[in-house]
Amino acid sequence: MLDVTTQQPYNAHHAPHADLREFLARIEAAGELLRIRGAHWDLEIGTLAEIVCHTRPEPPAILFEDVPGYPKGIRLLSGATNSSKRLAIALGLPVPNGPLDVVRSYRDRMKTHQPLPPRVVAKGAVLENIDRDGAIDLYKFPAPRLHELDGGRYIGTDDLVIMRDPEENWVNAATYRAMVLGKDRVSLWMSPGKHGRQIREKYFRAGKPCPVLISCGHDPLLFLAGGNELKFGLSEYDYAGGHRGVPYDVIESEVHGLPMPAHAEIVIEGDMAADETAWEGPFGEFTGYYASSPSEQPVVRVRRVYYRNDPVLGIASPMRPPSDFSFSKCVMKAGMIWDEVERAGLSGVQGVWCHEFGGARMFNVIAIKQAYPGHARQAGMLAASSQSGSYLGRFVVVVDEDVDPTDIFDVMWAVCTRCDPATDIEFFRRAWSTPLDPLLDKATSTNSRAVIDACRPFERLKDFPPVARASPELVAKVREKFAGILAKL
Ligand SMILES: Cc1cc2nc3c(=O)[nH]c(=O)nc-3n(C[C@H](O)[C@H](O)[C@H](O)COP(=O)(O)O)c2cc1C
Ligand SMILES: [Mn+2]
Repeated sequence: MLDVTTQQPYNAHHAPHADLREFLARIEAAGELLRIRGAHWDLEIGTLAEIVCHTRPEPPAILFEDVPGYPKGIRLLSGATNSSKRLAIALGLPVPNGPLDVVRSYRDRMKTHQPLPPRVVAKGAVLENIDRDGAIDLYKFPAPRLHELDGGRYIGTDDLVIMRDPEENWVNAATYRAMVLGKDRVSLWMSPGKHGRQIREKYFRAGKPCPVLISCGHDPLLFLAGGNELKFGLSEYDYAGGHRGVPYDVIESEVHGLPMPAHAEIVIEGDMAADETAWEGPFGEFTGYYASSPSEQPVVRVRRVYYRNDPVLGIASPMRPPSDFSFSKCVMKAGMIWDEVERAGLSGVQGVWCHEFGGARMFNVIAIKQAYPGHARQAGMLAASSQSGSYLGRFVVVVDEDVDPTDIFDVMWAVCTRCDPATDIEFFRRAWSTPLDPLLDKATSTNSRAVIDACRPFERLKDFPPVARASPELVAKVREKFAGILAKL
């Protein structure tokens, strides 16, 4: 993999990309970018993203150019981080051979990771254009209608919704969908429990409008931070800065003084009041359904739009998996859960994988080397209840170290042969879910979980029947002897 800046082999230790555009150049040099011209914002972009993502695993990113009806320079980018290589480039990790390499290096990185706060600057490319109050027109950007039953055009899917906690004074920056309601109106859909939702409620309880920035195109590392659950109180800016190794430059917004990435492509500034709501949705979501019915959500009254010349609008289109971000979610979640259960004291973790068919949430697997009775249940319960593994969880499977957690065939073989249904499946109820859950219990707004212990029973480890599989030495010997015929397989 060549690095576009140095023309040398890609090296995780060189300077981080300055912005989305430098990232784009790097992934294109690595052969990971598909350019498509002439796709319409109304359903064509969304459908092309679906076709590409359903065609092969680890699909390329797509740069949509020459959108009909829009100035030539405006582009949209789908799937920025959705492969092992692009994730490694975004995070500044070594070139991987596969997804578990990224998971392992993420977990190693986290052993020394320190949050690094952004630094405030006065100037940046995002200030190249500023539209104020009466002059605002969000339709100048080609926000796509992604799926046929969507209730509108979504300008924010790969976005960062930036808000300040009014009581604790820290800045949250998270990914919540943003639908265009009009020239200077958007809505945000924030599921109960999300930090942005908790922060918004603090403003409303105090009888104040809630200031907000929505960045719609930025360093994809910020999207990785914004779209995955970090702990309450840790700013996604600081977490991403810690991965980057260099603080982000941020500019204080004109109206509310909220920090926006200085390199951002498009940033919307406004505020929400409790008494102005509008219908939001439906929207095709990551579970594969249009599950949350349209609901009334507070309206963001837009006061400023800051944007670069020829902006690149980031998109992340949820759909029946796989989507243009679901693979990156599997890797991030696996690394985060691994890191989190170890921080909680768990030993013996050999690997974690969050399967893509479950949206990296509903079917997660943790592999351990059992060291004591009860170890497997502890691993399963921790993985199911960690901050990064809790929201819309459903199944967690615990396997022994001889099972590859990324290989669903291997995992289900372990379930079939090491999990006694009556004793090895634990349920717990009233867990954190969301209206996006097609099985949400409407009365309690929660769901239930199963931890499936597919490890050999600890007390039987010594005399559990041996696995009927040729030893690695025997396989190597036979492979060598019959190399000619086996090469034809
Ligand atoms: C592409 C994408 C879109 C998302 N859209 C939403 C959304 O519309 N509403 C929501 O509550 N969470 C959404 N999420 C999940 C949140 O981004 C995620 O839970 C994140 O941790 C929220 O940040 P917070 O922990 O600061 O609340 C989305 C995630 C991704 C990757
Ligand atoms: Mn947060």
